[in-house]
Amino acid sequence: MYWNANIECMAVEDLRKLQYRSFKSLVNDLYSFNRFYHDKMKSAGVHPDDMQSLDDVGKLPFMYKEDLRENYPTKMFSVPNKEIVRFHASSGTSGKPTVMGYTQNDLAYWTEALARSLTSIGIGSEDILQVSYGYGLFTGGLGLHYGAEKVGASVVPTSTGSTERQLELMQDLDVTAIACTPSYLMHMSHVAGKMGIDFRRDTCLKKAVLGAEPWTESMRAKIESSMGIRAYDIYGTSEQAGPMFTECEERNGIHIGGDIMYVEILDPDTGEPLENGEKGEMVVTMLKKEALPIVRFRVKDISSLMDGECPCGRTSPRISRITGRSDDMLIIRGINVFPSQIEYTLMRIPQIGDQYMIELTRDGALDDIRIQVEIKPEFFSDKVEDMVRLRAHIESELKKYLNVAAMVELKAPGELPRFEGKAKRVVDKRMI
Ligand code: DLL
Repeated sequence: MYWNANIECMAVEDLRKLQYRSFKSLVNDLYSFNRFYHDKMKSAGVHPDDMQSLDDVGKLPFMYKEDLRENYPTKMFSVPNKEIVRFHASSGTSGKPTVMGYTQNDLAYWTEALARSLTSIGIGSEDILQVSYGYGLFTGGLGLHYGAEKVGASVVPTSTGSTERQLELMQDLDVTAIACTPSYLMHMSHVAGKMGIDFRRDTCLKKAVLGAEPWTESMRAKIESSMGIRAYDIYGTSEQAGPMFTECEERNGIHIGGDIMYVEILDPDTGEPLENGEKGEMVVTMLKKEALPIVRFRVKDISSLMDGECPCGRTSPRISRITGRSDDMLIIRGINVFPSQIEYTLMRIPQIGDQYMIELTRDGALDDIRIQVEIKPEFFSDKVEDMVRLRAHIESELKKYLNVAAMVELKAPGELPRFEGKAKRVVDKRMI
C-alpha cells in the first residue's frame, strides 16, 4: 500500500529532474530573499547560476546547528511572522535552544511525509496509535499525531510519563500501535511486567514506531521477542521538520521522500561524497521548506545511501540505520567506539536485560570505561561465583568484538535509571 504512489514509485531519473527543479528555485529564492544564505553564498563565491545540475549542490557552503543558535530565535527565517503557524524548539546540549518555524505548507509536507511512512508500515484507519513521544516543543508528539490523523488512525495522545496509566489505556482502548523512543518502550515493558501485564495476552499491540535516538538490530530483536510486536525505525531531526521517514515493511533501510529531502553522505574529514554503501556523515537539503530553509545541513548522523531497489516497489532513496553521530564517537585508549557498537554487543548476550549505562573516566593519562548492565530477573542470582562468571563473559565479549577492555558491573533488574524521552546512556566524566 502506498500513500502517494506517483512520488514514492517515480522513475529514478524523473525524481532527479524533480529534485533539480526544486533545488534550483530554492537556491534562487534564498539568494534573493534570505540574508543568511545570501551572505553565505556570496562569501563562498557561489551564485545561483552555478547550479547547473543536482551535483552542483556540492558547491554550496555547509550549514551547522551553530548557525541556528547564532541566529536565535528567527533570524534565519525566510517568511514574516504572520505566515508562521507553529514553532518548535530543541534544547540542545549547551547554550541557547534552536527554534524551528513552520508555515501551513511546511506542516502539510511534514504530515505528508509521515502519512507515506505510516502507510508503508501498514498503519492506517484500522489502527489505534498511542503517541507516547513528548508533546510540546519537541517535534515527536505533534509530528506523529498529525501524520497518524492524516492516514485515518485513531490517535491516543498520551505523550510521555504516567506509564501505568498509559498501559491501562493501551489495554482499555485496544491500542494496536505505539510511537515512542525505544528506551521508553523498554521502560513501559518493565512497568508492565511489574503490573502483571503480558503484551501478547493482555493487549492488542502489534507495532511500534521507534526513533529519536540510536538503537540497534539486537535491541529490535529483544523488543520484538519480549513483546510479540514488530518494531520499525523512524528518523528525522527538528531541523528537517521532526520525525519524517521510516522503514517500510521490508525493513531494509529508511525510505527518504526524495521530493522533500536531498541526502548526501560525505566523508566527515574531507567533506567529499562517498559511494553508495559507504558510511559517512549525512548532509541534508530540504527541498520544500518555506519558513526555515535548510541547505546542506551537517546533521552529524552517520549513515549510508543504499544501493538497489527495495522489494516494496518504492524507488525513493534509502538510508541505512543511523549508527551514531560523528560527534558521539568515543575514543577509549585510542580505540574508536560508537555507543551503538557497545549496545549491539551487550544486547546479544541473553542474560542481559535492556538497560545499560556507559561511564568514561580518566585516571592520569588512561581512559577507563565502566559499563553497568542490568541482568534479567531469571538470570540474577545471589551466588557470587555465577555472577563473577557472567561478568567475565560479558567483559570478554566486549574485548572480542570491540577490542575494548571495559570494567563491567552487574546490576539487579530495575536498578538503572529509566528514560521517558531520549535515553542518556553515556556519561563522560573525562572532561569534568
Ligand atoms: O528526535 C525527531 C524525532 C522524533 C525523530 C521522533 C524520530 C522520532 P531532534 O530532537 O532534533 O529530533 O533530534 C534529532 O536524534 O540527529 C539523531 O541523532 C537522533 N535520531 C532521531 N531519530 C533517530 C533514529 C528528533 N531513528 C537527532 N535512529 C538526530 C538514530 C535518531 N538516531
